[in-house]
Amino acid sequence: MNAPTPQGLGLNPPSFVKNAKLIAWVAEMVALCKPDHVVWCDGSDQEYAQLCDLLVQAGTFKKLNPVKRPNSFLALSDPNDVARVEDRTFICSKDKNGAGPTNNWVDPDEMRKTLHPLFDGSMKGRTMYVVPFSMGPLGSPIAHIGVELSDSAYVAVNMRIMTRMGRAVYDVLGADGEFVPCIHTVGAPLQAGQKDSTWPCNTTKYIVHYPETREIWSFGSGYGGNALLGKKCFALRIASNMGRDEGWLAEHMLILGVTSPNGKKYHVAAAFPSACGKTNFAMLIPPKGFDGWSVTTIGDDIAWIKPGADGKLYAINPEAGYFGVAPGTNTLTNPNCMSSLGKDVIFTNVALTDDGDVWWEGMGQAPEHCIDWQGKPWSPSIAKETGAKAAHPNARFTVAATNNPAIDPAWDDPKGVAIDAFIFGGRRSNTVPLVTEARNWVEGVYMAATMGSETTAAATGAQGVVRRDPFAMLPFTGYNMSDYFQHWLNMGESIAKKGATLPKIYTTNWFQKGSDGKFVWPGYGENMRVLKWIIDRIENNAKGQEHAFGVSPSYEEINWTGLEFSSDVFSQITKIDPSDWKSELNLHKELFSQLSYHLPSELAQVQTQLATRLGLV
Ligand code: SAT
Ligand code: MN
Repeated sequence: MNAPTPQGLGLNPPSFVKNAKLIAWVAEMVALCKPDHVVWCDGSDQEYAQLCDLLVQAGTFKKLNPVKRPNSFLALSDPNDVARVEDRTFICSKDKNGAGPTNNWVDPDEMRKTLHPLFDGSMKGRTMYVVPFSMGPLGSPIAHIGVELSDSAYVAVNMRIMTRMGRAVYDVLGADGEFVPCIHTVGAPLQAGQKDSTWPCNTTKYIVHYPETREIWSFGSGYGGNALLGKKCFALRIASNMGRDEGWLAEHMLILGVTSPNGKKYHVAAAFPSACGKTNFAMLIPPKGFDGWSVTTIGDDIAWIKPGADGKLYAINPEAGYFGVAPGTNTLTNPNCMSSLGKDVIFTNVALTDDGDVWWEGMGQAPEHCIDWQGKPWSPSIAKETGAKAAHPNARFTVAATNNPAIDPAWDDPKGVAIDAFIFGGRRSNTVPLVTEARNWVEGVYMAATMGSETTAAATGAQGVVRRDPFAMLPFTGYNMSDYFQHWLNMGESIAKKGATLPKIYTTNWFQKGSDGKFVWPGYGENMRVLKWIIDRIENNAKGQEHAFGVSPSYEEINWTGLEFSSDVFSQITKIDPSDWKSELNLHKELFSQLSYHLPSELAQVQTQLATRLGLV
């Protein structure tokens, strides 16, 4: 496990590394963390294969059946290291108000004093991998570069799928290019002769961001967003700071392309909190009645959006792979996703079947027997008795975006794609209509800012509690949330000043329940019907019906071909119920009082207008 790969040259960088700041920083981190070896990753196929072999030898990876899942692996994590740790995630801005009330804050000097002894010697007995990566197409004006130093080979191979990783990044960096330094350790130094764990980690965890100096320091976890630092840490928390300073947006959004039968193409960026079907929406297959329409994926989780010279907003997917939740994914809910997972996948915390394949809850017929995510025997009868899950509810797949059969031809275009509409969607069993268009940018920002979502059992253990999740960015905005709202308002103003058309803003809710407790809207591919109405609005082909909250479709404006859906039921899920909205508005007010510092006055005005329309003032 600790032997360096052949190109591991130790402290002296290979000749293709020319960036003086990078070389000095690696030397400094080596002196601090004291790894036994240093490997400068080049991102080659050969290196990937070697690292996977190393992980198999170490017992971290199990190679899956090469006939059923070619070139694919399963990793089972420590049961105490299975998800992002929001309570151990810190925004260490100089000023506490810079982080705001929705982030954990510690003074940066204090935090450095805490972290220094933890990192000192943290990589003893291990190899430090130098992982250079580009978030976004190499050399794109919207992309940025990071370098992660990690003592986890699991991190190195995952980063190779999730980002553009390797030698070409050094070329873009050149001698004096800028990069975001990301240091990661599992926090489990090895004494000489000590046997390693298959998933080393530490019970103490720190996921730390210094927004002013744009640094990321992560200690103690090997899982997901805690450890793959290009994702939420860089692409959202640090990048949101960069975006505010430089006039662009880093958002928790999928990006999709939708092409009409006459060949006209639109681009939509959509933000949904976790467990609201984001990957499904990004890979949507149009249902019956939509012949000639197609939906293609640009990104499934994060969007970086910069204004172009023409004033339009251009979006890229900063990532190159999907780190998606496996449970619940199947050939009915998301056929494109399932066919993406046929080969070259790293699975984490799913179950291993007796024939060397994988299984998870919601995939289909359960196997009679398998090994669960904790390495224990599992069967449907054991599950019945003990409630044990075969796969952890946050089990993941890591797969290259290019595996997706619905990948958009422009997904890797350095220019990005021009956004026509933003969608913000929550999970609400009542109150919020199926789809609502904001009458203007400010009202759209209000909708996004006050978005709520019911928690799911997988996330918190408590079900059905409405939690406000502004812009689906609650755990990801790397600065004060009210300043972030202001930044969105400023962006709108500056686009309007340039005379460009602002993208329209929508809020959706696929999750209303009937009195029988069942979902009313069929969701999945049927969401195309809503997407089509959005396009009709963009084209001025649908009048819509105005109500207190915004504009929703009339029954006749939706294409119902191939779906039985009565106008009565439709009005149930598009109505504005005054008493529901009275309580809803109180929750918006509660949020605004929590965020009162720097809260833009325009948003308070929208709230007053909403109250007036509802007849509440
Ligand atoms: O673990 S990740 O941050 O990559 C995914 C998630 O929790 O949203
Ligand atoms: Mn996400």
